[in-house]
Amino acid sequence: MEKTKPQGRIEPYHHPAAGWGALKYVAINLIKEKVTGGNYKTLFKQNQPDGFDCPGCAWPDRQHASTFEFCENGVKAVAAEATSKRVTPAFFEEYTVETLMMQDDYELEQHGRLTDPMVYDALTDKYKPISWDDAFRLIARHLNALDTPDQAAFYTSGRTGNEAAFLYQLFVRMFGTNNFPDCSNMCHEATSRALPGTVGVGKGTVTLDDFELADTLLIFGQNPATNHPRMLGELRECAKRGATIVSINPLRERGLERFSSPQHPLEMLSMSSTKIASTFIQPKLAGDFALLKGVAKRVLELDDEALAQGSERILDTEFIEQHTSAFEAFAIDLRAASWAALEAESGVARADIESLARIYVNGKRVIATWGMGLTQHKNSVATVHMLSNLMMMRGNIGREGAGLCPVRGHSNVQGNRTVGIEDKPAQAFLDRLGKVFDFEPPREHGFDVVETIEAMLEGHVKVFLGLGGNFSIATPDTSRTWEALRACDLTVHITTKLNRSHLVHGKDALILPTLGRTEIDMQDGVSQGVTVEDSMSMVHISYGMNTPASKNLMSETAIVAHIANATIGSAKVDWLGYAKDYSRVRDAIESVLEDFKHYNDRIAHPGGFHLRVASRERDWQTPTGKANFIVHQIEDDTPISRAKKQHGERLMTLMTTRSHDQYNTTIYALDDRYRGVFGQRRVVFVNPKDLEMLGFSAGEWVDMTTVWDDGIERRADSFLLVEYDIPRGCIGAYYPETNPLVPLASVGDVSNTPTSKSIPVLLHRSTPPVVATAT
Ligand SMILES: Nc1nc2c(c(=O)[nH]1)N[C@H]1C(S)=C(S)[C@@H](COP(=O)(O)OP(=O)(O)OC[C@H]3O[C@@H](n4cnc5c(=O)[nH]c(N)nc54)[C@H](O)[C@@H]3O)O[C@H]1N2
Ligand SMILES: Nc1nc2c(c(=O)[nH]1)N[C@H]1C(S)=C(S)[C@@H](COP(=O)(O)OP(=O)(O)OC[C@H]3O[C@@H](n4cnc5c(=O)[nH]c(N)nc54)[C@H](O)[C@@H]3O)O[C@H]1N2
Ligand SMILES: [Mo]
Repeated sequence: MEKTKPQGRIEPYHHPAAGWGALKYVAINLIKEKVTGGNYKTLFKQNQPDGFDCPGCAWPDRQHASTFEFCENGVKAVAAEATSKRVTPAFFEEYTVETLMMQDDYELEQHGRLTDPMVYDALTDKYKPISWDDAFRLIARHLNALDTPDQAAFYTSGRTGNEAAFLYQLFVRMFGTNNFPDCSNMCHEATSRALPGTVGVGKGTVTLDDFELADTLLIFGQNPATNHPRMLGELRECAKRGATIVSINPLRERGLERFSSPQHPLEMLSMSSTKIASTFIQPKLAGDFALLKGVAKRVLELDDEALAQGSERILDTEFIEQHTSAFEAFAIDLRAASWAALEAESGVARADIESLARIYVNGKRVIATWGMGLTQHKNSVATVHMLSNLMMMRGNIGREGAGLCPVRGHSNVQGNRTVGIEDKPAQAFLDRLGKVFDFEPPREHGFDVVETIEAMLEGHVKVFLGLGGNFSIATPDTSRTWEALRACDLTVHITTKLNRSHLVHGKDALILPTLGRTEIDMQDGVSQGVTVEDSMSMVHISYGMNTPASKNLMSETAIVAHIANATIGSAKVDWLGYAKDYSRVRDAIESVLEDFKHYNDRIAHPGGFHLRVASRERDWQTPTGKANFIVHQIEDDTPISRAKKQHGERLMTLMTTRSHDQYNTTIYALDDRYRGVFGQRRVVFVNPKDLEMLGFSAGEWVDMTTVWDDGIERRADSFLLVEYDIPRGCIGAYYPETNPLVPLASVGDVSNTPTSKSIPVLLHRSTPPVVATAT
């Protein structure tokens, strides 16, 4: 082993997004993962009527289209699952947990698929094989030994199909708790909490058909070229039709500038591309709230002008009168808002706010989409309210070609919520569930992600079970989270691949390997499909095509059923019967959730079916029976503003984001090519003027520390400074390397989501990291 500096380069990328660059990287990935011949074919079954739902992201497919929709990052997700590399009992025999901890997340991912259930052995500090039955018994023993069911927490990451998720929540509620931390708590929670207040339902109101009719698209805080590549195909069609597309993002993301569509051979062969966004607005981090309020204020002013001139109204007065409440209070507040404050807080000049308002009012059919750039801040719920307010001003909700479009992350995160993965369940849902299954569900709210970690630290939660995901590093405040997990009596992970959470474990620990969505799931000799709901509420069935990575894998549905059977028995629910025939689970879902009527019949239809979203039909399921305008003020006392007072302009606000070559905590490779980063991940993007002000130069190295008032030191060391077009005072780096910087207490108002995109930090001069290389 020799110690060297990391090898990487920074080189701006001048090509359009996707295009030949993407094809090249797909080939590299297939070779790297050693995907064998038979499994190549599955790539072409992705998002086909008889194929599997892409485990990549929650963007919907055109009718589960007949044409193969090529997506570089979808291919990576499938290749990562179809890899021929294996993590076997022999692998675990070779390494202690301590030695595995020295590998980074990229190395852990490279070992491949888990093959057998494993249990931690403290004597040797190694995982050793365990039979499935013994594993289920161990879980049952721990759960049944707790003083109260609330001492256990049951995490879900959003890849799980509806069937496993439904049985899971049923089992956990029968066991007696609503402790359902889930990835959504860290993701679109602000959306799910905000939208019920304004429009009644915490889901988007558009379908793909609306994209064909929209004339204006506002894309807030999203990087679709990396995270939802198939969305770019849709935006390309919109741009070709002449629709106006605006990106609102502190960064000018490459994929929103130019896109070369692999679906269109001519574009590829002629090396041409399509211009996507015509306007880029670059607010400060978390500045969207003030920006949206400014746009709304301007819309009101334009309406005043129209009234004065006797020209056509700008506001949709009919919609406002018939369908909404509290508009007057909203208008009064907008008139009182100060332009100076809105400009300062958004970081956008008044002239640009006004031009965005002009674009908005020129649109007859406007769709607003948003991602993590809006949801991972302290003011995220207020921001999503303000976005709905703005859309309601011109009746852009519940109308063809217009509406709200939160773009979800995990491929079935929305479905998981629909079927009951929810730490704050609706009473009506619990009533129905209890009635159908003849039990009294727990009524108190359970723990979300942040509350679960806090409860573990307090010694209250002692058993952690994760259905998918990588809880130990997807979560904030890494060192405290690790302390929390290590204090547990039992940690269990139902997963496909080795990850950090297996290594940061409780006193007892289990790794339960499961089938991925691309794999054939045979139960009782019949191949089973699982259903998923995409970001636009389309529900469809997904059948795996690949041979399972190992003979000793169980499906998620079967694992959940066996845990339930071992823990609470099968007197009331025939768990193992459900696991043999997933259509029976769907019947059970239908008996609890009205919207799933004729579930099994409707998924037989190619493309599945659309789950009713009341707000899409202008049926407002709010206490007022109307869509509500909600007033919020700019907050002037926040952790960031307090830290700024203390440290002046040296205080930077950090956003943590995804590179092109990762899937959340899964690191596929070390490039972020659209942002010009190659062979490395420890980089931090800084505005050149800030570099100068701080006395640094691009190419130097810094450490980062968080400014927080609890006396705990939070740091992340050795990041390469990269000059970048990012607003002053704002910096960007990758997740999960920067999660140690996010204080557990730094959460969104109402959503309790870690503020992964606004962390107050300081930069300190440092030296390059020393990495070990084999010689
Ligand atoms: N290949 C791939 N696909 C994925 C994922 C993946 O990791 N890899 N993850 C999946 C998951 S779970 C999710 S949630 C989605 C995430 O997809 P995105 O929502 O695109 O998530 P991020 O990469 O975190 O980037 C958010 C974008 O928000 C911008 N941004 C940051 N702060 C602000 C702000 O204050 N205001 C505005 N307007 N913009 C801001 C950033 O510059 C960045 O462009 O993707 C899903 N799909
Ligand atoms: N700082 C910072 N932190 C963040 C974010 C951020 O932007 N910044 N984003 C947040 C967001 S949006 C999200 S959604 C979370 C993601 O948090 P998680 O969902 O917990 O994390 P993932 O990295 O998606 O989980 C990857 C693991 O899931 C397992 N897995 C993969 N496929 C399957 C499957 O089909 N079944 C099962 N059972 N297991 C499977 C694999 O073992 C893999 O290692 O992270 C959040 N954390
Ligand atoms: Mo997410």
